Amino acid sequence: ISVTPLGFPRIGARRELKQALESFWKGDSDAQSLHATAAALRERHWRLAREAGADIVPVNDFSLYDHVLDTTVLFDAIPASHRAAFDEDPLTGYFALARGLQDGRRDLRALEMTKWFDTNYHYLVPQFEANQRFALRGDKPLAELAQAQALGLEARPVLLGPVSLLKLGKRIDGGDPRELLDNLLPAYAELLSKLKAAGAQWVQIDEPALVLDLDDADRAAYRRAYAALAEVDAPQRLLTTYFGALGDNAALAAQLPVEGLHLDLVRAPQQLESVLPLLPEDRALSLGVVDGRNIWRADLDAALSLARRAGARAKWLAPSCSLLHVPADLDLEKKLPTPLKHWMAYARQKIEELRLLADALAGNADAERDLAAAASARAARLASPLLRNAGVRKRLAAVEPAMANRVSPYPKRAKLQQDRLNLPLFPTTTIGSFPQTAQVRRARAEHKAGKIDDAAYQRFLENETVQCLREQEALGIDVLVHGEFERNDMVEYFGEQLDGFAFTAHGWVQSYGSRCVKPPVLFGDVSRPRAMTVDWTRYAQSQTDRPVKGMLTGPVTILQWSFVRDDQPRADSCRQIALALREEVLDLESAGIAVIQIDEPALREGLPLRRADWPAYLAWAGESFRLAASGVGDATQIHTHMCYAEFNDIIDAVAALDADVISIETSRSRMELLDAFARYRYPNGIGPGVYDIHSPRVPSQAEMSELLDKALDVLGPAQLWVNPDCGLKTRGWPEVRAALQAMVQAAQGLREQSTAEV
Ligand code: THG
Ligand code: ZN
Repeated sequence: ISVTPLGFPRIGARRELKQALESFWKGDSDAQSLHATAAALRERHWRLAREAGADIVPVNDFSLYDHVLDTTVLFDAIPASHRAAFDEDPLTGYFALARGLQDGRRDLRALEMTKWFDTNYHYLVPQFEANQRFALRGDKPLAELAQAQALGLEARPVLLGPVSLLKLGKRIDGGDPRELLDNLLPAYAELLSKLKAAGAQWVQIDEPALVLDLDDADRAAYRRAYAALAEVDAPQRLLTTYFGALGDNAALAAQLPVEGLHLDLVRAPQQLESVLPLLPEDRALSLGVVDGRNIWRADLDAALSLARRAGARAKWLAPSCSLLHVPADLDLEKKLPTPLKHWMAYARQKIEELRLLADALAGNADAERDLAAAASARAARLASPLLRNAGVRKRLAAVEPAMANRVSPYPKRAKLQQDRLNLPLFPTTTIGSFPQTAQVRRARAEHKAGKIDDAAYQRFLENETVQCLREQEALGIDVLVHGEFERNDMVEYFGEQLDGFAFTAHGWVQSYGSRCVKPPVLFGDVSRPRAMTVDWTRYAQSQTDRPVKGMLTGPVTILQWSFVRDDQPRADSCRQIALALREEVLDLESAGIAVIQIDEPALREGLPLRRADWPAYLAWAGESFRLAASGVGDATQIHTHMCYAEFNDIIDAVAALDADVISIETSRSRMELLDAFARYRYPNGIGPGVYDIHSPRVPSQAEMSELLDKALDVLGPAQLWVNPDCGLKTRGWPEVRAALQAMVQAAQGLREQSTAEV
């Protein structure tokens, strides 16, 4: 049995790819040096995987930005608007699709970005034309295969499969992307035959869509696609499924004409038993037995029995999914508390676990001893008193249903809030963060390293906060924020202050492009030893007459963006976080803060992949939010914020959160998302984002006015708030100033229009 990861983290243990990309974008380095860094990282990751015990390394899992974008480009599905930039210089065209491009000559929008299944990774949504043509463009998979071969490595190219690719994309005419399958397949066929000619024995074809609810057209597309590819003189095909059980698609997946099938046996260990009898005699299995989505050491005994049960069919041992979603190497962590570090595994350690399993299966006596040691480390975690806090359990048991409801219904609250806040029509605000400049990051790093003392750092942050308030006042924004200069990542910031969480130094995971996050590690019962945000919020409010929003991350998002414990249901962990946040909300209210935002950007991506599991999730997720939010009086205004949410199918649950105001991402999708709110007649305040903050491009006032007009087609004027799509921390001050100025002018334009009409 051989060990083969499905993909490896690409950003680099020290985020080398991030540095290289950002330096290239700034114009500080050239394409050649970016490509050199990329090649060096690929080589390092292959060697690292080999040393950790992989027999075969994945190739073409690397990407300069996103593997879905790579696939779109590989098959030449480049939108007409961007084609000229591409033909002039492919790298410029590629990054124009990823990030937009604004120079003297061109003003190109970025592709829409959305979450990859239920992960915190974003992919760029392929944008197909009505009758999209495809062709093989460039040689990325072949070149990366050649690079690995030249190093003497056995390599398995990774491709995103045709049906998943189409299902992840959109057609600009609103048509069904699956209708493009017959156009697409010849390009895949050509690539497969070239890979064969280049010496690939196997090719890994990722079809994660096979774990979703499929309809007849999906199933037909799968059959047609794989029947066509079976005709090709191709490497042997390993069809990979992950992020859940095949469920009712098991028979379909088992019957597709491929040589191998990968199963996620971490999220769905029980599916081995149901899939085995469906498989043809000659189908090989890749067993995903180590969790690619979490950082705990695996239950190797359980993995071993799965492998034994699979018997002779088991050809590969693998993580459940690509290791893209975990950090690279635990060895870099020098400051993690000892018991915790013993309980954890990053990408490299996960490959070592697989090696151990493979050796144990081969009857190696040393491996059997190491296996026993691993089992006792895992048992030690599950039995550790660090995981349990009796006080937390008692408070949770005492929660009454009424604690999850506001005192009065929205109309009454809205009136009391307006009496208190006295805001103009179309109030303007921002989502929370302002640019985290190099200076802010440097000060944080120097403070962390002990180079500047607490008092000096405090003064620095106060100064940044006041300047930020002055900027907002000068721009004419109505509801201010303090800017969050004291925070690193929002989730990390709360994780650091809550008991039950640990934080890492090198636990970086790619979020999009060069942007990474360091998810906190939720290992035990959660409590709040002291107030977390009250001092900064109170300070900011003392510096201005305008209302300052208190800014919190909601319980579902803290849960969703952390590595979570696997010894209790997610719902239980979420309620614990909610209770801790409820205390914080009440402390903010007592400090005189009139507007409190509880962000839930991850509510949508936390949805289970199968609809049958939605109601249970939405019930506990919604309850957790309301538990955190509902302790306040009627005159305190609760805001929430969500990114990239397809609201159509969860609008009831969003409305049930009963936030007084919700701000949502809408600008890249040109307000499409609002339809759901309109159809539902959503009653509370809404701020549909009018400024795409994920791109350095500055939108014009006209563009924002147009978006607001679109919003007013479906929303009442009293409902409409004006704000960017998301927080501004990744942007620079000049663009933010320009964009917010245009945004405030757009709001003022609307106000003038509406007084003229009255
Ligand atoms: N935090 C977490 N996950 C997220 C977001 C977040 N997922 C969705 C969305 N927001 C992703 N957006 C970003 C935006 C910026 C950054 C990361 C994700 C970012 N990261 C810093 C970087 O890469 O330089 C590092 C973080 C830091 O400064 O400490 O800028 O907000 N968890
Ligand atoms: Zn957002």
